[in-house]
Amino acid sequence: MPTARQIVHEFLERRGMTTIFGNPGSNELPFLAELPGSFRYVLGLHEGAVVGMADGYAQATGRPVLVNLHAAAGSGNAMGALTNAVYSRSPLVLTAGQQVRQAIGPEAMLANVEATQLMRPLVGWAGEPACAADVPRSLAQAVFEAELRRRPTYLSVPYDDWDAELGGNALVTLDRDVRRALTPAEADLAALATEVAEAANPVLVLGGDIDTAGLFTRAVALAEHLELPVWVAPSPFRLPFPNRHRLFRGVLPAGIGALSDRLAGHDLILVLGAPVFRYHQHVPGPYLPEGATLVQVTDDAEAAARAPMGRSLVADPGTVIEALLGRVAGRPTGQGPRFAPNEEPAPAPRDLHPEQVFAALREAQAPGTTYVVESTSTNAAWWRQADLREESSYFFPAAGGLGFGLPAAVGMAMGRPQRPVVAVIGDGSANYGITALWTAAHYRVPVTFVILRNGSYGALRWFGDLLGTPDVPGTDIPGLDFTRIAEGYGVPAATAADLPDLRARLKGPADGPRLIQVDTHLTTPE
Ligand code: TZD
Repeated sequence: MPTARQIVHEFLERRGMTTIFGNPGSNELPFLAELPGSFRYVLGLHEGAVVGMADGYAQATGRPVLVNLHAAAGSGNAMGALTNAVYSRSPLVLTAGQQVRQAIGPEAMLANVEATQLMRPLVGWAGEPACAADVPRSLAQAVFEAELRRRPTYLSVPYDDWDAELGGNALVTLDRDVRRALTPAEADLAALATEVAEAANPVLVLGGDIDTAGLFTRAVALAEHLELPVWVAPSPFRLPFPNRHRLFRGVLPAGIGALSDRLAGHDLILVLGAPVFRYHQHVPGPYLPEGATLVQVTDDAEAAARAPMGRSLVADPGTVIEALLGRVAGRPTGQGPRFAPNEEPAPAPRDLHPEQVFAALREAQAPGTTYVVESTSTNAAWWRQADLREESSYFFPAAGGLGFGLPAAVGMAMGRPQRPVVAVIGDGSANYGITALWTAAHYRVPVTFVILRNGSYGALRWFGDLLGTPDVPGTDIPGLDFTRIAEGYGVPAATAADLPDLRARLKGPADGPRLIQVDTHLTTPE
């Protein structure tokens, strides 16, 4: 009879989940034994980097990804990175080895006490099979829950379960398939189409889910058909619309009052694929501008339930986009070029202004480059210089948890090798996920890491001014040299001396990882 291990390996293989990101310990070795040659185990040296890489891989492929963590200690290390995966709605299936069953109660070393509680509330589902015979079904549940809820899940498996020989009923797990379809009722579609057609001054607000669902070009089609101005919902983790497009208005500010100010004058705010809203800095004010109705369309039932205002339709935004395209008459096309040119970047008195770096990237990189950005004080500069016209071009830590960018870029380049990947990372942020450099070097993953070295936690200085708490300690980080750190992990690295040198170093595609450190001028996010 097959073992629990063999059945689970086959289940994963049938579902194409053959790339595993992990950092194993003794409890996990029995699962990894006899792993078929079709699997690829991507080793990360710290669990934060492991989850960051898996998150990047999941976002690049749109598929659930298995993550292999060591007991409670490894799971704990992963938790910070998990906050981002929750808000990017990445279907990560975290697994951790448990002590053998009879050693859990007495709390032997490496027993994961109350394992199903450990990762809550971040994971949407957590389990530990009640007996060895339930291991395959439990693993399948962890995968399906992650896919259906688009949220990480967690499964703890006692390591003596993997050798258990299982018959008939355990094998039927292999044939399971679970799907979800969220087509709205005809009456809801008709009512929404009428509402959009009758609105005097409607506006479209798009969230990262639009890009995740592969709806980037359909969103452009909808905006152009209805001649709708387009904003990106605040705190974006992906870009759902080309940022130099004639109809693009920008990223909405993440403060209540500032956001409704920006939408003033619109009578209908149609939000597709976003929570309403992911605010950040507390700026009091009304949720909505005077006279505006907000309609949110999302496939995330929890985001609909917790929204403080507006009407919500829990549905697939893609179906709604197609329905509006088909049912609402087009409006005359506006004037002007489809894409606006970028402004000339502002030079800095010393070092480089981040805008100059971003302009150099735009000029040097292939148009379809994927950027993973984790540079917190350079937001405004980034959006002034970026020119992103393709889907899956921009990623940012979805919960603001630093340590995503550098590993996620590695996972993305592995998940979608045909697209060049550039990671734009602050000198503060780089430290949280730095061990992913080793994985990039070891597996020869072609990523260009651009480290912006301003010697500071720049965004915190800006926040300090906003909160009326200037000059707090712990915001300077002098003395870091990422070229030497990178070389220690096996990644070739250099400091760009000036703008021509930076441009020269960016030339040509990366055939493996490379790191470019750039000294930059301190700026503010807004
Ligand atoms: N720790 C973690 C895991 N996530 C965080 N977001 C922070 C701490 C707090 N934090 C921010 O929110 S921004 C920031 C910190 C420390 C500064 C990042 O510095 P940087 O970028 O050099 O990467 P800037 O452009 O200088 O802000």
